[in-house]
Amino acid sequence: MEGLQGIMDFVACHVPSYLGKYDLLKGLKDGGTFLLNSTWDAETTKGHLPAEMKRYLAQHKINFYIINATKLAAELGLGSRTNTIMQSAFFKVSGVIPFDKAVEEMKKAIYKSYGKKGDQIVNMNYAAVDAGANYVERVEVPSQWGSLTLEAKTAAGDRPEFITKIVDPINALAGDDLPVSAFVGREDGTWEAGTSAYEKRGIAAAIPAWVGENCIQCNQCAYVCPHAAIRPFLLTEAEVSAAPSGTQVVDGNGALKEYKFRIQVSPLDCTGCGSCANVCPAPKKALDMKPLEAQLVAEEPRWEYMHHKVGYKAGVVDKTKTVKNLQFEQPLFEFSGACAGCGETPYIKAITQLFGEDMIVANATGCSSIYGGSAPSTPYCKNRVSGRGPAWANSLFEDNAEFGLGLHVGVEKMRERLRLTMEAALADGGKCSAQIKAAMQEWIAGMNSTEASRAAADKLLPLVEKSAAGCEYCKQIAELKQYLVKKSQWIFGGDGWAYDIGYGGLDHVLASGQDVNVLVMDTEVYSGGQSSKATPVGAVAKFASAGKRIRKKDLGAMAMTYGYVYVAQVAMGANQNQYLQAIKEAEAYPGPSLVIAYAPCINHGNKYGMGMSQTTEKKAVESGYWHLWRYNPLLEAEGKNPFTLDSKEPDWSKFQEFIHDEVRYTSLLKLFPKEAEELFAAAQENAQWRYGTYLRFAAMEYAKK
Ligand SMILES: Cc1ncc(C[n+]2csc(CCOP(=O)(O)OP(=O)(O)O)c2C)c(N)n1
Ligand code: SF4
Ligand code: SF4
Ligand code: SF4
Repeated sequence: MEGLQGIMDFVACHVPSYLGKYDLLKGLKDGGTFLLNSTWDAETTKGHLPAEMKRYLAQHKINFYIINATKLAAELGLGSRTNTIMQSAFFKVSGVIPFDKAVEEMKKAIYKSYGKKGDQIVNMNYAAVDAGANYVERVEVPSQWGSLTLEAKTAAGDRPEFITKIVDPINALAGDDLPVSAFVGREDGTWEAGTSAYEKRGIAAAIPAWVGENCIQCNQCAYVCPHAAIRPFLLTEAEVSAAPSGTQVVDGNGALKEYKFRIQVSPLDCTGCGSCANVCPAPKKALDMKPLEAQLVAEEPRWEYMHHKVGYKAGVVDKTKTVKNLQFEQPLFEFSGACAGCGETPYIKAITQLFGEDMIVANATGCSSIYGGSAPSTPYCKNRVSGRGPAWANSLFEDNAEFGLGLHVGVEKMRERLRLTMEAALADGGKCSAQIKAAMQEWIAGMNSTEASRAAADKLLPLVEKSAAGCEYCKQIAELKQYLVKKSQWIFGGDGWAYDIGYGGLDHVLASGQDVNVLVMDTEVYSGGQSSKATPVGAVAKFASAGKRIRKKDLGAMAMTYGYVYVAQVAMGANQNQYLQAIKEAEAYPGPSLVIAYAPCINHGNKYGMGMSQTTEKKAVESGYWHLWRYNPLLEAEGKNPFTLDSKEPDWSKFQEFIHDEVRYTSLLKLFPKEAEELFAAAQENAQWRYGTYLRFAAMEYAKK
């Protein structure tokens, strides 16, 4: 990119792992300044710089500075928020305006931005300004770096061509250099699955270290990990012997006695959110967050070995039975770019572990479409053994439910064609062999069951492919082979989509009676922080800056009135089994299903941070802020009440404490203290009113007709 040569005076890199990943200094002027957030001291940093960078620094006489903003931010209580420290360091070393003036302006801006969030947050940011100035350090650039020879780029190894030719350049911010011809054969926009696995972002400051002797093998860490970066593995003795040296394993417990057990983290895919370690229920914690650097060298080859060589032994247990069992299945949604600790992604991951191989997803625009597919990265991937995985597409915010219904109806039409073709073949005298006929009959009988249609398809497909040349029926069936196994149609989106903008369509789809499953990840705001009809009374959001005045819409109760829609309201951190139960029932229900999942989000400003998302869900339910229930129309036919209230009587004394943990509520206290008290009381009243409604539903009498 010649055109960029020498246009910038200053470059800063806030994320240490970008070193070596991007051409960071491209365009930096001779005598310019480079500021790096480095977790190492000056000498160690020098050892980690790529040769190209060293050469550039020396040849262009760059002023090079480092600061350990990651460590400082953590010490100041700012978590991973390094921006203020880096900004202050920028003013200190760049000299664009007198530094005293810069400090004054930065502090004014801090008060303006965070004043309403409280003195503690303001003071932390003031301290960050001071730290940025005090700890930034100049690093001497040896002149001999200017004559370093550059090593040839390492070979592609086992990276597929699609990754090396398309994904890698785009990830290195060199996508603009790709010729149009690189995309020949992809004119329809289809993209390879599982590209996120090649990113290896390495963004975690600390990752979990497993302490095998403390582990009770519950697999909860894997269930809750928003990034699928920690997984349980079952190993045979031979697999243990071939593992990288020093790999700790323990004897499998219960039904898994024949195997050795290990929890393995993928160090470069972990975001360091800490959710796994927080959830770990072992009496002595079996996960300990330790610096990435200290663990990377030993754990990376272990991850590669576990994932690629040992693989997933989900068949050893019935994966549908328990949360623990399900985690032995490979997640088909991994390493997404969602925020560390995101409350939405664990819900999706579990669905892919259950149904991913036969799943089609229609995704509404929103966070789930961004982390679901931002070219070149997609976390939806294929099962390593079967090669099958979810088919995924994003549609407009305003029509996604309809899009999902269309996909479903389209697939069903093709399956109907398969049935008609087989029936015609069966009726057409003796043309087909007895073996083919038997397989066709088996398929027709089981076409609406995933397991039965797969078993029949496995028999039928090789036979029809062999006979396709001489038989028109076989040819037609072979051409439609992708429709042989029953599909699990899912429609994903957030509350902004489901409660507001896409609601008309969602209602229409639910009313259609078609066999589709909807997952609403309810963050109670649009991503970007705007108020939606899912935002509760008293919460501050964009377009509700003085606190929302209207109570949260009960989307689930509305859908329930159809009487033929399966509905569940869930929060996996509050009841892990209830969520598993709900998604199994939703998929099994032969009609429309709606699952509404409470999802903590960075927009809530929970004071315990996103690593505590699961605990937040638990507290939401314990305090009566959120309720767990399921409405299964199939129960009515048995003379039972279709409504089950799964959460216990809340402890209402915890309600105010719960909302006071979140900036979306507490910020109102600063701005409008009087109204805040009234609105918070109204929020609790609404929650109690809502719970009362659920109690009445749960008490209803149903008799067999
Ligand atoms: C008709 C329309 N209006 C607005 C937008 C911009 N937009 C895209 S995603 C989004 C917010 C999505 O929020 P939500 O549905 O709650 O999902 P989340 O991102 O919280 O998961 C908005 C406003 C759009 N794409 N289309
Ligand atoms: S720290 Fe977060 S991302 Fe990393 S393994 Fe644990 S839960 Fe997953
Ligand atoms: S959550 Fe803790 S005890 Fe459970 S499997 Fe993970 S490390 Fe072991
Ligand atoms: S903004 Fe919220 S929902 Fe979106 S990825 Fe981040 S935490 Fe998840």
